[in-house]
Amino acid sequence: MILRLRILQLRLMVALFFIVILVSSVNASASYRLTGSITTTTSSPNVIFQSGNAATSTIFAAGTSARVTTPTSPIIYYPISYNIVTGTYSSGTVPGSVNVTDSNYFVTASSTGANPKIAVTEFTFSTSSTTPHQLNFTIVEQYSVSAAAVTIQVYNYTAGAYPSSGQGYLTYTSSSTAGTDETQTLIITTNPQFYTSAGQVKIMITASRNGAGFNQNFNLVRLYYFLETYDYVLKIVNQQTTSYSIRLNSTTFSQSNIGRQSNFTAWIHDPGSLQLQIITGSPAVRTGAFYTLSSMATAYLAIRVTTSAPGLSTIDCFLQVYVPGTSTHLDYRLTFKIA
Ligand SMILES: [Ca+2]
Repeated sequence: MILRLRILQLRLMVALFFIVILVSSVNASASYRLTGSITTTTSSPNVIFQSGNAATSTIFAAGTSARVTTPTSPIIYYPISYNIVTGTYSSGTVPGSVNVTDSNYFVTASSTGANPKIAVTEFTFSTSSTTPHQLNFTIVEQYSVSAAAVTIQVYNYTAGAYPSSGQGYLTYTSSSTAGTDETQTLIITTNPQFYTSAGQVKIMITASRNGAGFNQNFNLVRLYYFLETYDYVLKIVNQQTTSYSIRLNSTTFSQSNIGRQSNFTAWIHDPGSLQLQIITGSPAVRTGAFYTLSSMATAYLAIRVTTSAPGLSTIDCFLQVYVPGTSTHLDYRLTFKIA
């Protein structure tokens, strides 16, 4: 009986050894061809990848390799609708008149009658409903008179009002030369999620001046919507009643075009466990801390991405699944493609 158990144990060890060799020596695309080899030595992997709910995940080879692709960040938006709060619509369309700096303007005529004359135009963007990391607005506009007092405000949905201070608020006096395009920028990095609601962002531009009526002429109204943190890009699921120690390990790979990565961080949630990090284009953490994946548990992998230039970066690593108390491990190939 003991001898039979030992033979069985030996067979299992040999099988595990071959799985390590097979899985660790192939890339994601080649894994397809080797699926048959893996499934002949074990009925199903003990630990598998599953798609998360952020970014785009592709799972290969019975859950033993995966690719995570993030969309380009920032996403660029232009207004899809307008509302003339004070004044009169004169000409132009959205987004057609305000999606490029050219000779095409969206024009609001100010109020008439008593001073001050006022023009107030509100633009609405339809955006991603994923929590932003930063909102960055650019407005290029001009006035048909000199020195209008201008206020730009981004609607705060949490406060239920347009702000009168903070990052969503900007005032300036337009050029002393009428008809001069001027560029204004608002960058919201503090609680940018307060300024979005169900995929909607609103901005309001108020101009005021005593004297003759005037035109408020918008040339460009643009929103950069930064989605830099991707929660739960992948699930790592333990299908067995045994716990395992897992980590990411990138030490055997050369990465592609990571010079543009201001900050790439991969971690496992709850408790937070740092796994990989690239800071200002250089690998800072190449092997993650061991994380205990309990019996039948699911771990969630998140990434944060900040880039300094456009392009495509590829970051390769293994998910290493260790049998507790041993050096036996399965290596699953994982690739991050950062647009
Ligand atoms: Ca334009």
